[in-house]
Amino acid sequence: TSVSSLAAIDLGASSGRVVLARVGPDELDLEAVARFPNDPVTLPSGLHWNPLELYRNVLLGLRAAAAASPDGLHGAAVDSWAVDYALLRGGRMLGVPFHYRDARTQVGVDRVHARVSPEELYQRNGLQFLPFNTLYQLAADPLTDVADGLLLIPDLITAWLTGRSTTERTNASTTGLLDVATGRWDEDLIGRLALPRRLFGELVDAGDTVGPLLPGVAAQVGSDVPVHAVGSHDTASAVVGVPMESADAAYISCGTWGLVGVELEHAVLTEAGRAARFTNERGVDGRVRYLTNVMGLWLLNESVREWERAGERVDLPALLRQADQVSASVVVFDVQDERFLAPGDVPARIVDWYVERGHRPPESRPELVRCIVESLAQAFADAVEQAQRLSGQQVRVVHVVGGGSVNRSLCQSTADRTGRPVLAGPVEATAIGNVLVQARAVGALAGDLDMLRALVRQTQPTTRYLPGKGSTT
Ligand code: LFR
Repeated sequence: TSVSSLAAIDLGASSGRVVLARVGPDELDLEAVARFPNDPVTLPSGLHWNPLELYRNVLLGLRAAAAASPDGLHGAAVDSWAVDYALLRGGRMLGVPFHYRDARTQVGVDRVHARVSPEELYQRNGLQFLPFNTLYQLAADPLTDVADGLLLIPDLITAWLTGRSTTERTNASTTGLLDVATGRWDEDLIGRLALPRRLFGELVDAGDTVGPLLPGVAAQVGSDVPVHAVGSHDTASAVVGVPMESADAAYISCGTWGLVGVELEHAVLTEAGRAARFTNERGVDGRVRYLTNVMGLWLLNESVREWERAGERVDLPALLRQADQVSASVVVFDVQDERFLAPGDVPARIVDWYVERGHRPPESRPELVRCIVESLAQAFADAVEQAQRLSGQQVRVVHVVGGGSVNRSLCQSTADRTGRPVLAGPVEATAIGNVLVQARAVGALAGDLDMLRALVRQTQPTTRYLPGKGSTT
């Protein structure tokens, strides 16, 4: 084993980055060599992603990564948000991929549930109900009739880079069409939903090598780079990067979403878990991510976007500091209310929530931000409690990774409301999980997830928040 240079291409719902890492048995150094926005586009057909723009930025990022590693890149791998897909025919993309926040999925939900009950679906795929799970989107997509292939977003970028079409299994588990017991496509379910079997292709696992860059791509990047499969669902990679020391820990992967749960060896398919919307997503090395989706920083960021749409400039760090000073007592609102899912005027919807219940609504921006932070922390605490109760896994410490881990008030309030210590960091857990799995694939690291996490603990700083107290780094 020796030190490797690896690129993580990490595409989030509001921005993407290419992170260059140097990874070896005692080393884990990261540097973001490219950051770019990921702005959805509204067309008459609905809310869409812009995958061409993402791909263009991925190439520029890879070029920057190659330029910054004179001894060559030992690998690159893509991860992104889950569930969304492109349909293809003859290798060409058909239409523009939809954003999971597009409102078109309700008819798909009705169509799917008319054929297979939610209870049966849960036994088969283990997934929490989210109206945008791929199977509901597909049931509402007329292009499935003419398509001969489907690629999830990270697999689409990987296919453009390498010319190889594959479906990485952690992300495939978010389609709702993977058998939770076997990790294979559920042929029977696909048939009963009248979806064409030809759409669902070869499954690969995190750690597999997909292939070299296409010659034309290598020319644009300025270097040849082997492309790997990693936990291509960003949350799967993020959980690899959580520095958990033992099983008695919960994690909160907090970016656009707050994914709150525990890691398990086996799926839990109880009716209580289904009712509480706990999911069994497939993790790296066959582990199970038993978690629930909490609304996340979306509430804050979409509020800021709404103010900016009105032509203002918003200084979020200053606003967060003012929010900390708010002395009025805070009534928490239900961040899980479905009205917050769609893009738009989130602040007005929050005010409505309070008014409808006869509570005094937040009257200033700092007050609104304070309500968001406290309400998120309360939802995190409730989800941690549920994860423990539903899985039987004792939780003694709560890890927060991702963008939310640098939000001090959110971390402190989460410690207070869970009554447990919060260990915050690393902020780039997703990119870390991506490169750790690549490092193992190329032989720069060896061992199971516990050993990979030990390297994260050894090299990445964390901040500890104690309930009712303060923080230490
Ligand atoms: C987080 C995430 C969640 C998934 C949501 C939609 O970025 O991947 O895990 O539920 O986005 O894809």
